[in-house]
Amino acid sequence: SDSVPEEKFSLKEVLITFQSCLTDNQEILTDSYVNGWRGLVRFMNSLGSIFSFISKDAVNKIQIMVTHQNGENGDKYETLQSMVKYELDNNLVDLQRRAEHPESGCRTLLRLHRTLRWLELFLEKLRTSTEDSKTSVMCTDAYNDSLAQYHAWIIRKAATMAFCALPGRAAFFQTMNVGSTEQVVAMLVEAIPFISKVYEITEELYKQHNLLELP
Ligand code: 1Q0
Repeated sequence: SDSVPEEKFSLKEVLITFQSCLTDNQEILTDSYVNGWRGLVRFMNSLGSIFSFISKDAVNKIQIMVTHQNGENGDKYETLQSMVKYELDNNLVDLQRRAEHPESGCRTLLRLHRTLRWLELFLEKLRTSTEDSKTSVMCTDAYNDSLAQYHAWIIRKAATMAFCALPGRAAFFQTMNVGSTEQVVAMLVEAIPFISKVYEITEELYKQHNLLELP
């Protein structure tokens, strides 16, 4: 480990990124979406190395999206809507099993989308939590109600064990670097609706095109 001090950052900026995903005509900007995840990963890394197996997968998926965005057809990846249209129109998505296109934007983003549901649930629990609420329990409950169903037993086990290492509520709120508990709650009240909106629009888009079960 090196001794370069991590620049202090506020989770508020990260969560606000999801607000800037939405265009006026309800499309989702890929760049802001991916940036939001970059910030979340940064925050998770500050919680300790026990989360690095999660962070590795997240970084890998972010990198896949960036490669699409910087590729020859990068302009087609400007919004999630244009990405879905482009990849489907050009047969760039494996629909039944992973084959020629194991790293399509559609399947990669679906993994982040499912994780966004976990985040929405977790943030909602944090918002309504009380002093004696346990972050590890809130995090595990949110996980079991969302992402867990898509994960193999071994990953569920590892994830649940990692959640137990989360700092308690007070320390966790401090790490967020938003201010007092009241300020944290106010920030969550402000941010959650945008995260829900982004989740809903993506869910609807994927449902319309039958992409919710992509391998
Ligand atoms: C703070 C605790 C962070 C908890 C993050 C929850 C996600 C748990 C996921 C654990 C599984 C990771 C191992 C890899 C799984 C992959 O198999 C799976 C499927 O992909 P594939 O290619 O095999 O089909 N991948 C995923 O499901 C995507 C997982 C992405 C994880 C992204 C996590 C990003 C960081 C989130 C930290 C947010 C902390 C925010 C707390 C906010 C509090 C106000």
